[in-house]
Amino acid sequence: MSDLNPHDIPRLAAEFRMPGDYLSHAPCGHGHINDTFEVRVNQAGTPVRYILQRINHAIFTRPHLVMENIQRVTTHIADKLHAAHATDVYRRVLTLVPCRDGRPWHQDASGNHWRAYLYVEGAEAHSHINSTSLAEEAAKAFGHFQFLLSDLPLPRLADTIPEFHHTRSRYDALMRAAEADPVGRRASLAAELDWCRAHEPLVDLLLNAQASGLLPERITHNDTKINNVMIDHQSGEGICVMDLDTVMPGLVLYDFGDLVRTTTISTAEDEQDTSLVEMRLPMFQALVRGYLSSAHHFLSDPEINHLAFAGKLITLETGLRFLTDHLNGDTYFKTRHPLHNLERFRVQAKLVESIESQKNAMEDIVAQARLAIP
Ligand code: GN1
Ligand code: MG
Repeated sequence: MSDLNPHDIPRLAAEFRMPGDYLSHAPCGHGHINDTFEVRVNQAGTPVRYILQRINHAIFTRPHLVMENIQRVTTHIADKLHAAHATDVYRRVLTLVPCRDGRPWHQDASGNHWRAYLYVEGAEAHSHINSTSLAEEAAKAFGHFQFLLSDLPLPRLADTIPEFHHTRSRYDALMRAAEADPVGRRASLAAELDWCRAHEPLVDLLLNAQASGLLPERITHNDTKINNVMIDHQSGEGICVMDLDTVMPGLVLYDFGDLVRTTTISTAEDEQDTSLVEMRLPMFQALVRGYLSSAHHFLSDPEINHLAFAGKLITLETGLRFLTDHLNGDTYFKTRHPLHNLERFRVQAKLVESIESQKNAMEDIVAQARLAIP
């Protein structure tokens, strides 16, 4: 964000069809990748908010593919909601605001890609939740999102970040970063790297199950962090799934897994006191209940059988990514201090261990929930 001049925001907002007179803007959200602002305009006497977002093109190196995917996905969902006579369609799916020239995004003089969305009012995203009913609603929303995209017509969506959840590639990237040690951090990370090596056998499990045909590729969200779903203020429903940059073909287990990682955790993702980190079983139970309520009719048995494992895998994978970024000198995730990625890694490692120690109870919850499927 350091290279962004706040004075540019009104000018950038003016590139989009946001009818009204500019009032103000402010940073918005807690994502680790893109830069997000809310822009307020006076629309014929009514203050109206929009989202304005800069796509991180160091990470999304082909932003036009991201935007094509998002256009297809949001249009498909909106069409289905309209056809089903759903209420509040414009709060249930993100709506892109085109540029004045009709293009779906704006490229600025420095080559940055910008896009705008309608602001979903009356709802908010939470970075950390403690309520089982919110967990259930969030999981239900992501299951429903997968369902709505299950009949997206061909062609296949683009891979906006190839091998995004290829856990073996993530592991190999960590080992390469450790080998290259570009900023001289490896010497202090022997214990962390040993921990990762000890967990290497996990990284191929879902990939092998997919390669053998056991787990099908579907259209998935791939970044189902709890703060990527808006919770309706009135109903408590997970009303709108957002952060659609990584919607692409994947395994549903990656989506469920990242919900487990970000929802069952007892602390923030970057808690410094790792003794506080644990997987909260009631939250896991709520996720299983919510997810199966909207997804059970299209999930296969092997997918349901891996639900308890999915959280461990994605937590491990995300930990590998944080440690890799720490070794590389913090070039990927936004950080606020030099040990930030290392602290995030340690939290993920602790959560993996907590999941391991509760494996049987998690398997039991899935088995019970399966029996309850109508
Ligand atoms: C990033 O942008 P945000 O915060 O929603 C990352 C996810 C990670 C997450 C870790 C494109 O998501 O994959 O799980 O940080 N997104 C990308 O908190 O890499
Ligand atoms: Mg996000």
